Amino acid sequence: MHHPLLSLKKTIPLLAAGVVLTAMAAPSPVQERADRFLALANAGYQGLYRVNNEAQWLAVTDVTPVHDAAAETAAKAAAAFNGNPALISEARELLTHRAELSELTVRQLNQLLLNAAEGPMTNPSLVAARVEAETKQASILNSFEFKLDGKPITANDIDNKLDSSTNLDERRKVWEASKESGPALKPGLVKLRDLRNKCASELGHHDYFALQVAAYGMKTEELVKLHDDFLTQLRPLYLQLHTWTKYKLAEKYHQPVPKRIPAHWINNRWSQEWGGLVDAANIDDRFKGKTAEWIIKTAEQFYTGLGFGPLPASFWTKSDLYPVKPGDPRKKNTHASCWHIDLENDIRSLQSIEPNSRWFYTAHHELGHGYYFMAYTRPEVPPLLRTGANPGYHEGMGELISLASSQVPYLQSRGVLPADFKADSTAFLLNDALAQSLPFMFWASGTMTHWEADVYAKDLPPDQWNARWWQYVRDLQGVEPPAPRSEEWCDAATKTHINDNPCYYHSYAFATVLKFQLHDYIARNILHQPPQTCNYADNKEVGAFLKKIMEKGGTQDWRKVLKDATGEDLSTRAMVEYFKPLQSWLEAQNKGRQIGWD
Ligand code: X8Z
Ligand code: ZN
Repeated sequence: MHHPLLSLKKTIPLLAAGVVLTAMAAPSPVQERADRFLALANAGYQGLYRVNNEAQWLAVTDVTPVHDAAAETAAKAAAAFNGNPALISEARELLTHRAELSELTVRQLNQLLLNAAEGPMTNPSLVAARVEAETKQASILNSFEFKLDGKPITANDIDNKLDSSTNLDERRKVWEASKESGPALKPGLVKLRDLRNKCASELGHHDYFALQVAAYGMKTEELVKLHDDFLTQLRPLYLQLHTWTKYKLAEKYHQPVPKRIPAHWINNRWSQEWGGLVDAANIDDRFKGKTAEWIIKTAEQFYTGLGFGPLPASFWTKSDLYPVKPGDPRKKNTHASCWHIDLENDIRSLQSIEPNSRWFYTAHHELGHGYYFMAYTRPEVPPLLRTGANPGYHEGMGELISLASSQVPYLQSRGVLPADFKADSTAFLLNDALAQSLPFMFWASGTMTHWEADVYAKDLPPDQWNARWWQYVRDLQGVEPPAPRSEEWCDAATKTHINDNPCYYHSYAFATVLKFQLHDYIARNILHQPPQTCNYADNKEVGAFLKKIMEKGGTQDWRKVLKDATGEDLSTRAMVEYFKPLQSWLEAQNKGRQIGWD
């Protein structure tokens, strides 16, 4: 394994001589000590990261007791190193001299301490208990079999039925079937909440939510306020969309107009995206005749067109991209993810791609992670900092490309839409808002963020979990369950991330805000096209712009990365402007209608 020692070289241009000489700056003794320490820390981190990831990959792509046992052992080995008390105390000691250390060094030490808090070996039995509980929870989640009328139904088929069924009784049955995993997952989640909180507090964080928020350099209250502010700024548009949607769906299902939208009327299991509502922008039929292989290859082509290299060859042999074939007893996680197995070139994606628009956008999203991995895998970025500028940046890259891949000119260039397709621009903008942006914010900044903050930071008692969940869905999303949901259910736990990526989901809301800022900059300043109809395809300048952000990894503060790239601070300005043409259109449509649900 090759590890970059920190570069202490400074280049000093000697203009008179017309040459560039390289002089060694004298590093301080404490910097030298940190360099030696971090060489060891990075090596151990990367080595165990790979061993652990290999085992986790096997466990999620083929759930068996043997793979679970191996995953558990590997996770314990990784924690034994990453959470080692000697590492923790040396990192802390070095950070007391932070003024004498380079920024890159300080960032690595901070990251090391965040990693250590995931499995602090100052309390080995706690770490063992957490790893065991995590493994068990993942195993239940990844092998859960949903049933409809007593027959197994895949997650893809649940989603497909919710996309297409116009029968409300059937929709309700499917929706209710999708909630069956909650009770199976609740006991493990109750246990994990406490174990995760104890791990975080072992190293001085208030709770596990606070630990995840520390990756943004923020406190919990600050982060929750940031998300509340997003929602305040977006609420006028959301209320118009919500009103338009409930009238549209009431008409579709021949029902009286409700105050809040019944959850089973919406195509997404959690009402997180409101797709399929705008007929003139529905491109699902256009994927008939395309294959799942075409989807992932086309996604790769998006990136290579921007000037990025092809995915590593091993991506194609080691990834697990397609659904398990009917009759094959293998159980695998059905949610999409992308993995940087060795923090080098072993990049894999887990998906269950079917040829439809959902997987088309998801494939573009996942490769955003893949290309981010590739961009920061370079000697200048030490393994500990092979991360996004913050987790939201990682999600934002994929979301940006999803947005770009939904633009009509791009869809035409890939033969999804015919060359002579006459787009109804309002319909496409409305669909963008509903299916990729606004309801998603009220779910991600709203329900998910608030519920997890309550559960982890405020220790919400488990007998109030479901009531609190639906309180947020009702109040923030304006959605309600088809019938009351008592505490025997744990509807939050039906969402993958609640189990296997806790206190992370706010990153997707961050990503949504970020994607509009980056998109706005690209459309106006690089493409010189309107943000609502522009085409990134094959534009190398766009690629260079994105690469500059991604190749930094976690070496700079995320605020600086954004400011340097766009000249702007984080803001919903770009998102609000993008949808501005919709606001007056919606107001006209909604004239005389009751807006909102209170
Ligand atoms: O989980 C994902 C990705 C994997 S990182 C498919 N997303 C969120 C979700 O599905 O809930 C993408 C956007 C929202
Ligand atoms: Zn993602």
